[in-house]
Order: sequence, then structure tokens, then C-alpha cells
Amino acid sequence: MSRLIVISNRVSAPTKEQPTAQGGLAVALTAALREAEGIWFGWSGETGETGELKFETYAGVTSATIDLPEQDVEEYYEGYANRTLWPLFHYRLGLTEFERDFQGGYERVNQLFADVISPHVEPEDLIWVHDYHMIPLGWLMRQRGVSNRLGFFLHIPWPPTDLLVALPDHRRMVEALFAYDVIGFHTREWLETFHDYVVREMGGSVGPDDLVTVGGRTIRAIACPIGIDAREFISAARGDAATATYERMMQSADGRALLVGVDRLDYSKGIEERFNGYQRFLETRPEERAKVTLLQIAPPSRATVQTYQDIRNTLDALSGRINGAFADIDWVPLRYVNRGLPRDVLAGVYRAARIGLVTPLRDGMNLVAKEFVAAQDPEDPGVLILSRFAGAAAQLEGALLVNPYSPDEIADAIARALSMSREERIERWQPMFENVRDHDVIWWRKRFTNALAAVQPTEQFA
Ligand code: ADQ
Repeated sequence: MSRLIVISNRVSAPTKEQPTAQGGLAVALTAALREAEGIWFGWSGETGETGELKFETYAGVTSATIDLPEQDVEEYYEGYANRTLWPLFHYRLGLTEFERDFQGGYERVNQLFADVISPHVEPEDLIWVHDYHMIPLGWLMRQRGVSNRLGFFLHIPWPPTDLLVALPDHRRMVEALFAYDVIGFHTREWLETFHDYVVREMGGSVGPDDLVTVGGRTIRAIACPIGIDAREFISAARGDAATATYERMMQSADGRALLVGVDRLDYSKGIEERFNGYQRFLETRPEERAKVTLLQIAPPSRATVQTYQDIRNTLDALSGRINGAFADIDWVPLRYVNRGLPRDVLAGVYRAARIGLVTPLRDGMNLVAKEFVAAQDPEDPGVLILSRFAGAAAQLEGALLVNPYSPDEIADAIARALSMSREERIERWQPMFENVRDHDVIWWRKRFTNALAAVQPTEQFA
């Protein structure tokens, strides 16, 4: 069996300090790495003089991390990754910052990764690179003589061509993707926007079997939707911590229907728009007011980036205004919590919710929607209100789909969910549950690595 090499910005393999892998992706990749005796490479998250890769093997999984100098972290991570590519790929041209220094830092760090990782690659290894931080890495490894099968997975949307061309050097970036043998997107929609770029901007062609050709080079580009660790999450939702949380939540809801939102604090998640929709619901349906309460959990992320400070300030003010306008002596309409919760506690929160509000303005997939579905009580499931702009909407057809930019649509969907019969809730939930259970993160990982393993190493890079 080939070894698997995983490369991503951050490594979430288990370590002595953090012995259990956190989150579905970490669990799936860790299991694959353990089976295939592979290595997970990435940035340590520390700033400091770049030295050597630090190897650590724990619980059968080897990770290799490297520190980055402060300037690289600012330009590559906070800069090009989070202030240029992230907003642009989430259709937010107005928030996108174009700085040569950012691009320089991005190239420098990708070069560094290629330099330090390439010598550790063995001839039969399958190499799987993750996400927008590392787009050119495959190309740079090819330049260093790596002729292995190379895969790339994009966890965020692929933007429409007319937006992508706003990126200086966009063509060079996409050309670099052709150094991979297989590239994966969450949905057909992102795959098709990629096709559109290839055809319109590069004169390429799209053939059968997911093949895409530009010039003399043909690669496979596939839609491969990520899932959650469904088995673990379903059992966590029935475990002691979740049950205790569920009971605590039901007690604090005091007979009211609980609406729940859970997100990293990020402008792409549509939290502001969700609050606006909830406010519209409270304004237009005074008789429903005291029957509901919204719990929004949103731990801050990327706090050094200005746009993230801005969204945090906006939400602080908006949540204060909503509570100021509608609260009563024994009721607050909105509880807004700025911290993360352990996964089993989160599972109990989802289970207690009558409505899951997942309203991103754009999202590659959105795993919260799938976790919400997995955690529901089959006899009395809650209703998922889901943005049509989340990748997950393509799979979760039983959700009430909304346009998150419209407060009226969100308000109407809340009202509809509150009055939905138990039969309809079960009817909508059952197929979503089957989808989440069957297309889990292990399924996703196997689909991608099988596609990669099936590739004949190309002579071009041999
Ligand atoms: P994210 O943008 O981080 O991921 P998402 O898919 O929703 O978004 O995953 C977030 C994860 O963090 C979920 O597992 C969730 O439970 C957890 N989380 C969020 N808030 C939390 C809280 N308050 N406490 C504890 N845990 C919390 C990116 C892309 C997505 C894509 C994933 C995977 O932006 O579109 O689905 O990668 O590919």
C-alpha cells in the first residue's frame, strides 16, 4: 500500500499535548495516515525563526511541523490567505485586499514548504494537498523533481470567472493547479465554475470522466462533498455530556422553542444577516415573541484581521440592539456566546434545538448543517433552515432553503419551521440523515484517495 502524505496549512493530527484528533477532517485524515503510515506536514502555528521540520509520532501518526517567521505569517497567512483569497473566493470582492507583499509572502511560504517536504517524499507516496493556502505547492514540488501522484482539495468555493480575474496573476495560479493529477471541490457548482474558467480563460476543454485538458496536460477534477464523522457524532449526541447539555438547554428554554446558530465568527457565515432575519421575525410577529429564543455560538477567529474585528463589533452592537428592543423582564430573545464548545456539548445543543439556523452568504460545504442533522432525535427532529448558498444545500434537500440576504425569507422560514407538524419534520429529516450518515468523512476521504490512486503517474512529471 502506498504511503499517504497530507499537507495543509495547519496540522491537526493527535499529539502528546492534544491526544485526540479534533473535528471530522482531523479524524478522517488521522485514520488514513495511521493505516497508510503516512506523514502530515504543515505550519506549527508558532512564529519564530524557520528551522527544521519537527517530527512527532503519536498514536501511530507522524506529524511534521515548521515554525514561520512573523513576516511570513503576516503576509502569507493573515495576508494572502485570509485577506486576499478567502474574501475573493467567498464572492466578497469589496473586502479583498490586493498587496504585492501578500503575494510575495504566499509564494515564499509555498516555496519553503516545497523545499522542506520534497526530500521526505518516497517514490510510491500519494500526496494530498489541502486548501487555498497551498494552491501552488504541487507545482513547486514538481519543480523539485516530485513525480508522484499529487492531489489537491479545495475546502472553499471556487469563485465565478468574472470575480477570479480580479486577482492579479490569476492565470498563473490556475496553471499551477494543473501540476496536480486530481483536484477536488465540494460540489458540482464549484466544479462547474472551475470548468468555466478553464474554458473561457485558458482555452481548455472538459471531457468525459471528469477530465479537464489545457494544452497537453489532462487532469481529473471531481466533485467530492466532505462529510462529518457521522458515527462519532450520532453517538456523541446520545452520550452523557450531550444529554446533560440537552437537559440544561431545555430547562433554560423554559418551554420556548430554541433556535440555534453555531459558527466560527466569520463574515462569510451570514451571522449579521441571520440576526436581521430574526429581528424581522420578532418585529412582524409580536404574538410569537415570547415563544422563541435564539442561541448563537460564535467563537472569534482570525482576530488579527481588521474585517474580523469589524464583524465582531457589528454583531456586538446588533445583538445588544435586538435585546434592548425586545427583551422583557423574564426573557431575552438572543443569547450570543463568543466561545467554542466541546463537540459532545455541541451535540447536546443541536439536539435541544427546534430550529438550526445555518445562513452563510457563501460556504464551500458547511459542516454545522450536517452536525445539526446528525444530532436530531429521530422521533422528534428539529428543522434545518439552510442558506441556498452553502455547498451543503445540494445534499440537504429536506432543509428549508433561504436566501440569507433577505430578512423576510429568514423570518418566514422561522415561522414555517415553528408551525411544522411532526410528520413533516420527520419526512424532511429522514433523507437528510441518511445522506449525512452514508456520505460521511470516511466516504469522502476514500473517494478522493481512490481517484488519486487510480491515476497513472504522468510521463510529463516522471
Ligand atoms: P469552516 O469555515 O470552519 O470550514 P464548517 O464547515 O462549518 O466551516 O466547519 C466548522 C467546524 O467548526 C464544525 O465542525 C463546527 O462544529 C466547529 N465549530 C464551529 N463553531 C463552533 C463552536 N462554537 N464550538 C465548537 N465547535 C465549533 C471550511 C469551509 C467549509 C467546509 C469545511 C470543511 O469554509 O465550507 O465545510 O472547511 O471542508
